[in-house]
Amino acid sequence: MRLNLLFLSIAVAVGLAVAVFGPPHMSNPLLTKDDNVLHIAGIFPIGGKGGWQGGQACQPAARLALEDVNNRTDLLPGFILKLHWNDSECEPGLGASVMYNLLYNKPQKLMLLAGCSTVCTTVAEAAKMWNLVVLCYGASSPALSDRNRFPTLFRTHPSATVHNPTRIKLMEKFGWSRVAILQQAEEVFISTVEDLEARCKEAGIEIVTRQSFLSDPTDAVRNLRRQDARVIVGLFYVVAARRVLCEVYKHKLYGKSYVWFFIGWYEDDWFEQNLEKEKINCTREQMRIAAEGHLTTEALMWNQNNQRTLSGMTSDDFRIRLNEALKKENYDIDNMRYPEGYQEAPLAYDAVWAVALAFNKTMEKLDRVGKSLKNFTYTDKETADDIYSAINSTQFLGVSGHVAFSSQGDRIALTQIEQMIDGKYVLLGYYDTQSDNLTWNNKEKWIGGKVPQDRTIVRTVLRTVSLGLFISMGTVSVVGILWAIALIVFNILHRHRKVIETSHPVCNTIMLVGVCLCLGSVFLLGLDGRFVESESYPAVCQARAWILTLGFTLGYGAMFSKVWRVHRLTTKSKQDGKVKKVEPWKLYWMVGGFLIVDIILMLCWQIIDPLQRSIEIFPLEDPSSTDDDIKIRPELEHCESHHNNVWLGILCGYKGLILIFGLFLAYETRSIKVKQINDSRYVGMAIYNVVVLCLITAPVIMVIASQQDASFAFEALAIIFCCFLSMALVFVPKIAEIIQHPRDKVEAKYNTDAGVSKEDEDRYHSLLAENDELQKLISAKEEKIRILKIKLQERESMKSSGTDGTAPSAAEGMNEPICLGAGGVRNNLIPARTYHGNAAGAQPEPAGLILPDPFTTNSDSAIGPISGYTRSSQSDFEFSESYL
Ligand code: ABU
Repeated sequence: MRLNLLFLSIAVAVGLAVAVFGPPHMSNPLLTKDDNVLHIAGIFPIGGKGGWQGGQACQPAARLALEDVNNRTDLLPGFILKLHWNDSECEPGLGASVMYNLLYNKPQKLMLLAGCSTVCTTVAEAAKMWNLVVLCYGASSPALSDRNRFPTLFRTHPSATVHNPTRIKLMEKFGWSRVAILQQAEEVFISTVEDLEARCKEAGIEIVTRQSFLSDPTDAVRNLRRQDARVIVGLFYVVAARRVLCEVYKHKLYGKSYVWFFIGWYEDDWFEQNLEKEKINCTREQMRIAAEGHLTTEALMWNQNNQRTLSGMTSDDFRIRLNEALKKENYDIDNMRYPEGYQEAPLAYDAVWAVALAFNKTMEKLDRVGKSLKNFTYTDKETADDIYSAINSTQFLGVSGHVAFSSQGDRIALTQIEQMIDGKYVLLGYYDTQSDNLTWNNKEKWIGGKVPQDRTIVRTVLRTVSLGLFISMGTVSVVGILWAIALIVFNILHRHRKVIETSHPVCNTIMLVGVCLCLGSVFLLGLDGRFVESESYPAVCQARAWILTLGFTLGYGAMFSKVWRVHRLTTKSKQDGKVKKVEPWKLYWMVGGFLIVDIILMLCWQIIDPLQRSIEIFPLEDPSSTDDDIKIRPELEHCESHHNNVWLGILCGYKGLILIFGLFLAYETRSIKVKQINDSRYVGMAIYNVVVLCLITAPVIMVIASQQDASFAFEALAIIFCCFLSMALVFVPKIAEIIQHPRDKVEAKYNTDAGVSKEDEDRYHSLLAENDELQKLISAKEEKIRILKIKLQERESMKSSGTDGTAPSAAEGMNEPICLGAGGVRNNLIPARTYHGNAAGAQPEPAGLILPDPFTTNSDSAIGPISGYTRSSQSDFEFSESYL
């Protein structure tokens, strides 16, 4: 059934082929007597547009062989060999058509010669039906080594798999362990690649990609580039090879970074031929550039030793004869323009000799049983088996080397390695697969002067904080820490001075310890892979988190507790109407409370989900200072835990609340000066500063986290700025006060926080003088009033004495309450004049003026003594210029 279908499908092709090519050519038209002629069929690929058109040289070579065989009297005595052939164009359909034409047309053929893998595959698969032995002179497909599928096939052409051990050997020699494959979608190449893959796997060579194409290699070549393929094994026929090479040029897959392995049986100038005819879109020069440096592997097809062969010729003799024959067919051999198949011509020549020898042997055997080869028919399995056995055992020294067939019908051969150097193939060496012997001439030449790499070398570069930045920030931090330590000493030494004592020196010391820790954390923030091993990095992460958190809590917490107490004092006093005393332990408790919360949170974080070293990988970059094929992969270390956002959210949320609340308290108490905490206004300013910087820095750092220098600089500067400003705001006035007023008495007269100046002092004295004047005036007025009252009483008593004649005593009048309204004052209880802070030149308010309650009124609008407090210099709260 299968055979019938095959016949049917090919019958059309047969007719077509005959119509196109006419009857099969006769190799020797002089031979007319048919009785002593042994006919063989030949299929030669010659005029096709793709594939291997090796018949161009192989057919003349076979013709030479026929001449030589037929001239030998000791071979096929009494018989001559006659070849009937036609062109298959390396097309399997046409090849089958040619085969049927040859087989079904008289005379009876005894054997079939064929070339080109695709055609051989077709004819060898069908030939067994006619009990015909097929001898392929030009078929490299490894698939043909399948004895079940091709039971009657022999070939003088080595299998393409002989290249693979050679390729592997070269890859190992040059240290390439990552290769790519580009193949034409033909069985010959598919089966070669399968064999290559298996061998690569065995040798530990990675096949990074395998691209195939039917006729247009554009996409496949582009994919090779995408995959960063550097060592590429290309398997395709020569027409496709030209297209590939043009794409290689266009996609810049040539030069010092790339190595191509091509098949070695293309002609020497294959990349320059037929460019216009095949519409190749590259110039000769471009093709030459792209082809430079490629390697080829090929089985040896010419006898290397130049020994005299069975035919009596050396391979050089054969070359001369073949060249002559080709010249007669108008090939420009003198200018080294060889036809396709020139390399394989010895194989075709030796194939004919192998046939002759096999027939000779078979004839001898048949003679012994009274049979003749002449009587062979397609159903004569017995004779076919004899022919098979004869060719299977045939061995001789041919022009292609030692001809022998393996059990799979394969030719055993050496391989040669060549490289295109300056547009010419240079022989690099030979490889004998059997003995694993590589003979190397050391003639290889690489474009970049060194062996290309099989991949882009990716160098991992850890991005670290620049040393200059780290040192400068570290230096400033050290200065800050020293300054903080000096302030601690100053604070302790002067703890009994009023200015320090009323600012709660222990709180100040706590704040300064916090400052030291925060400044110390600047060093830890800059400690990265430059200084620390990756194994130690998690410890640095933990230390950063702990030190910054505790430092912040101590520094900010101490300041927060002060404004908190001021706020409590003012609100409580207002409610109670009593002066409250500040108890220091309450301040310490607040800081301690914050610390406890911090420690609990940090412990939970560290125990449940500790901070680890994580790596952020950046896109590959080109190195700036090397010609090597290197890419840089920048990496950046981060401290992260699995649920980093959750932990940061909790910690930042808690700290954020304290910050915002501190901001609120600082705002609320901005105009209040409390004797018990004399520096609360400056502390409030420091809190403003810390809050603003924290609120800006935290989100910015998250955004620029991938820029190590920027984020370190931003973070370090924020810490440094907060610490320095806080220290300056809290301590500079104290230092100035102690320097200006070395004695406690003078100093006690002024609140350091008020920042009393000479002008203020003068104004104070003038106000005191004015107050005295007014007191005198009031005394005079009161005296006048008293007299008037006495007079009034006298007048009233006179009026009443008009009735009883008695007058009330002055003492009686004196016992009456003196009522001058709400603004009334006693002459010895004059309120100190206050003035509006924003308008230093504003007129003093008259004494006795009713003033609004300062706790509920903005300091800008309400300034004055508080009911229950006598002189400003003795009051517990003062309201002065707002620092907002
Ligand atoms: N050396 C030519 C091989 C041709 C082919 O296998 O088709």
